[in-house]
Amino acid sequence: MRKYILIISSLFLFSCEEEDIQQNTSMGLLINEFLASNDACCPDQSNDYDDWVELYNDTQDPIDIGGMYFTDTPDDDNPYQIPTTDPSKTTIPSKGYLLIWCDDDQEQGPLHVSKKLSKGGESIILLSQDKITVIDSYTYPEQTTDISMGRDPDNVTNWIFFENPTPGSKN
Ligand SMILES: [Ca+2]
Ligand SMILES: [Ca+2]
Repeated sequence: MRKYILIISSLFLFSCEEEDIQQNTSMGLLINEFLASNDACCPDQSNDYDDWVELYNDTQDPIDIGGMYFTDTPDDDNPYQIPTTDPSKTTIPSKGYLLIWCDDDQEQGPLHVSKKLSKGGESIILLSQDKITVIDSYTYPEQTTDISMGRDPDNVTNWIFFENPTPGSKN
């Protein structure tokens, strides 16, 4: 109830700002594919069969995701900040792909986040360095082990299942 009142008052007082915050800016950096239940699909560099999210940089310039935030929960008070310590690993080249491992194995590198993906359905949310602006997000339904879900290459606004996941490359 308190939150509801807060939102109402925010709408009256800060209508412009509120719109800006809630707008999905996309910015050409997309969540492109994910696997929420990995049994035999594809291991990370530590040979773990972990959940992953594939990002795609649909811009003309490289994008460093270091400092951006990742979460599986809308309105998360504690999203995971991707480290800024190694831009060589967190930078996506123009028209390139990058995998985020959702394994809670942060010691395995800057692309291993503390949030795991639920097979039963959840959200995937990438936030800007300001911790507020949604760069891209997707809320997915129940998943099947080793079958990924991603953007249809023929219509990128449409999400479909892939029996043959393509982590790190075109869907
Ligand atoms: Ca791992
Ligand atoms: Ca892919």
